[in-house]
Amino acid sequence: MNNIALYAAPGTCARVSCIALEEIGLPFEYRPVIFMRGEHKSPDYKKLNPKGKVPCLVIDDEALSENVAILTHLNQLFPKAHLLPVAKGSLESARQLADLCFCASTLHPIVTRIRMPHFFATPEAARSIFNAGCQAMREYFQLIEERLAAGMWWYGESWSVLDAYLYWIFWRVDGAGFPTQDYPHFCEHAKRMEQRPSVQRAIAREEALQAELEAKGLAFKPPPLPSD
Ligand SMILES: N[C@@H](CCC(=O)N[C@@H](CS)C(=O)NCC(=O)O)C(=O)O
Repeated sequence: MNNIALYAAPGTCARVSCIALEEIGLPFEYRPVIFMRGEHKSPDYKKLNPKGKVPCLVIDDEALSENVAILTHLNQLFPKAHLLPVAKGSLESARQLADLCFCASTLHPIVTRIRMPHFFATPEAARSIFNAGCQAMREYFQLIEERLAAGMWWYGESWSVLDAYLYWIFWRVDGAGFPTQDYPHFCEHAKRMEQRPSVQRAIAREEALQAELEAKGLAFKPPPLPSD
């Protein structure tokens, strides 16, 4: 294996795959995709990921999209990094996949409604989408809170990329006004995550890129929500 590259943008769910790569510890190229220039929808990028989204992982010219696929592939390629606990059989492995899918297909769409309600509604209606997103998210934050009350990480004593996914979800809605303070174990989990060197390195990459984009007037900022 020669070249590893991750296509990413600051603040996005590409952080989850970036943390996984940082945990593996091999050098990789962090390739920015500039949303404000529409690069994610450009013909060149769509050759890699026809869905026009980040993240996209490229290893030796082979592209792979979707966090769940990237994380499970990396786990198989680099078992020593323990991105997921070693599964004892097919059912356990399927349950891990179910947990990753819960993040990608249940939680992430709600994150988008909380963070980017204007994607789904007129500016005047954006607040009601935000409120509905927060209400839906509360049920799942409660579930995660109970799990994290019972153990340090999603899988108890073993850190895994599930924790990276949950951390990104927490951080994203925390910054958008969801009341994360009502979930103290999840808050502590986020603090533990921010102490991990892999997470610090992933965030440093994003911050450096964000500063560059801001300097060029190319940083994406969602419009403010109208008040209730
Ligand atoms: N199911 C995809 C979701 C990817 C996704 O929604 N990425 C967002 C950033 S968090 C994106 O690229 N948005 C740009 C757009 O939709 O225009 C995954 O889990 O990788």
